[in-house]
Amino acid sequence: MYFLRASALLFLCAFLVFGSMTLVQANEPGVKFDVLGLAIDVNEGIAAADVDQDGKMDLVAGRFWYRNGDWRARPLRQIDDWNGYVQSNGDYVFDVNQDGSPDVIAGSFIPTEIHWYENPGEKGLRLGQLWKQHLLLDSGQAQNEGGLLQDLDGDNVPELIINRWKKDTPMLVQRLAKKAPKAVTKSQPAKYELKTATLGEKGNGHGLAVGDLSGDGKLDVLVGQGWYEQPAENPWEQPWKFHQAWDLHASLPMIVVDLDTDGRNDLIFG
Ligand SMILES: [Ca+2]
Ligand SMILES: [Ca+2]
Ligand SMILES: [Ca+2]
Ligand SMILES: [Ca+2]
Repeated sequence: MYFLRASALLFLCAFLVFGSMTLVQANEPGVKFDVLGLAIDVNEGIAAADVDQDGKMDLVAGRFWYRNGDWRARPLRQIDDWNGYVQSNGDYVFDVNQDGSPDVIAGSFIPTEIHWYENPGEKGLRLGQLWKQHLLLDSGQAQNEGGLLQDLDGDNVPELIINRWKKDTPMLVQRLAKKAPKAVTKSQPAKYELKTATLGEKGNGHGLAVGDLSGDGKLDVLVGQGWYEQPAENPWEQPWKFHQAWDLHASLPMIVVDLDTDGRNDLIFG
């Protein structure tokens, strides 16, 4: 919610470069970037995925998806404006019903529900139909910032890691877990559900990153007030040790990288 408002358009432009799949080093001689504005709105989330399964990466961003090629905005979901933004805390791509087409998971800043939006497939995409909304979880949490969808425990299934701008709120991770086959029905086609794990009861704040700070090869979670250290085992059955190491109102994402190559990871934030 505290992102720069101009960021939506800038991110759209930036991701278009990656979406075109000409991933190059910025300092490569002769490289030139063309910038194409796709939309003007106050949406803040964006993700890349091959929405229509034609082998080329497309973009999803709030109300629309953008097909690699003409990049024209195509309907995805309806989102109300709210407080100068749109009421969505991001776009997180995962094939929730396992039909081969990427779906979108999204929550809101204040409403506590996390929904998934079902990719309608070839015909629905071609006709510009809205993606069907399904409730995935009522997290009970308001004050939601954006997040990351990233695999923390190395089981190749990503976790939804939502940041909260209030500093003394719990830090939760929503894990995508396979549903029992009996619970999958035509009207409830999700093959995954979200299960909540609590990293800590207190310690949050604007800013989010994932990276190994302790040097044990396991990914830790960084927030505005410090970082949560992933335990050596059973990460979802116990609290993570919180290191109150800084007090930032930082970007989302922050980036963890060993900038000076001394073997210890460093933190870049905006
Ligand atoms: Ca595509
Ligand atoms: Ca799907
Ligand atoms: Ca995982
Ligand atoms: Ca370093």
